[in-house]
Amino acid sequence: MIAYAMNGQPLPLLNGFPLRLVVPGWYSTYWVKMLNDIEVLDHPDDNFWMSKAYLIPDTPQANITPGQTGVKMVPINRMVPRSFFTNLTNDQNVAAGKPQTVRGIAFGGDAGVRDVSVSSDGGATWVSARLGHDHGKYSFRQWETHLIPKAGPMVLKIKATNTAGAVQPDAANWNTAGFMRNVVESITLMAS
Ligand SMILES: Nc1nc2c(c(=O)[nH]1)N[C@H]1C(S)=C(S)[C@@H](COP(=O)(O)O)O[C@H]1N2
Ligand SMILES: [Mo]
Repeated sequence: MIAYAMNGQPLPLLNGFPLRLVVPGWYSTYWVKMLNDIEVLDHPDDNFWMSKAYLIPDTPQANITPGQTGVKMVPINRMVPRSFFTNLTNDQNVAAGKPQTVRGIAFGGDAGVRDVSVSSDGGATWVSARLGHDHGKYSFRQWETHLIPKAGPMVLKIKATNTAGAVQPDAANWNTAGFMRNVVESITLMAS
């Protein structure tokens, strides 16, 4: 898609005025700002950005071990799912024994959000959060859950699964540029 406005206003200069490509589900490298012309190629683009800059290992979750060689590299492409806390931050104090709202946002990457699960015991057990309105498969989706903290530290984790079955990894994937990192986010709360 070609975008010429955002929230009813012309695109801000920093976001690509006057025209910007929107490539839903794919990484921002493809969302060309200040779009001037479109050229159709009969071969893969060999410019710097496509052939050198934004390459990922052609492995599951673009994951390799540090120092691994002989890996086939391909241009970065589809986005992977991620989820975030929005009302709580790491090391925050909360009230013990009282209902605590936990909420945030998630996206599925190149597919919709099927599930957002929350763990309040460091990842041992998970419960599905209540999902907010579905604005379409490329949109953020709000999620919310409630828990009653016991006195002491509590490790909260959040994990999204998309409708294609892709799920955030419990351990971070690794590649030289840090591309596609979507490890489960974790925060520690202190309840007293
Ligand atoms: N014309 C132009 N468009 C571009 C880029 C660029 O260097 N030039 N960078 C891309 C990359 S890598 C990113 S992350 C996004 C950043 O978009 P934003 O400024 O709206 O956050 O723009 C994309 N579009
Ligand atoms: Mo970028």
